[in-house]
Amino acid sequence: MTAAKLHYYSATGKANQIRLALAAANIEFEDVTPSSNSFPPSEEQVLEWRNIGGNSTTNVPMLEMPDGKVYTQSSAVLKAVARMGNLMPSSNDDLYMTDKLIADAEDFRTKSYATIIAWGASKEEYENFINNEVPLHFGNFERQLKENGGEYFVVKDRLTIADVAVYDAVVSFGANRAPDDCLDKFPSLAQWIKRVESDPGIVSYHASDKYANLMKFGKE
Ligand SMILES: N[C@@H](CCC(=O)N[C@@H](CS)C(=O)NCC(=O)O)C(=O)O
Repeated sequence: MTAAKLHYYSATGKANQIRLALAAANIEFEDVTPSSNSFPPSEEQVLEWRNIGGNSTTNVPMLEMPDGKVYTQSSAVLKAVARMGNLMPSSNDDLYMTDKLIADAEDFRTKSYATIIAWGASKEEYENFINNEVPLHFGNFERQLKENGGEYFVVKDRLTIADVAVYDAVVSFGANRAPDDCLDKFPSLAQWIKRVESDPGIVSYHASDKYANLMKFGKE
């Protein structure tokens, strides 16, 4: 079967939670990246994405399925993949918690994006992120994980899309940018990270060249 195409830069960014979801759902995909990979993208590139996605605002990350169906807007793409891959819970309470945790993860991602020194943030903003925002948000995730009382965030014994979204935020946008001891005060979160990383689809994604070759955020 042909693989789905994930259109984005050769970077983790807003696409990585979707890549992780595809991996956990065992949906084969290939990354389609602009040849120059420059940011902001060229006018031609934006037009090419617009022709596929149809949105006149933004289109990538954008998922093009083998049947021709196209999905845009990262949180909507994420949930579409979750529905395809049985990563969505079913009860109304669990669906609410899923939406809420995806929004918590996005709040943290937004804070992290705003403190990237290479993109114009000051050293003070970066340090405030590391010293205050990381513990604040990690503490909020740790609390919710404990309150659920299980191995995962929403469904006690099964990985759902909420875990994927929170994992990408906590690791790609938090722990990878912070000192190595940043999880010491959050033991439940640290154990849960290992649990998510042991999902077979996520294990093979992390071992793949396509993950190795992506630009990732790191310590500044
Ligand atoms: N709300 C959108 C924001 C998408 C967005 O800002 N994409 C950036 C990269 S992170 C971009 O370069 N978009 C150019 C485009 O789609 O034409 C989402 O979450 O998908």
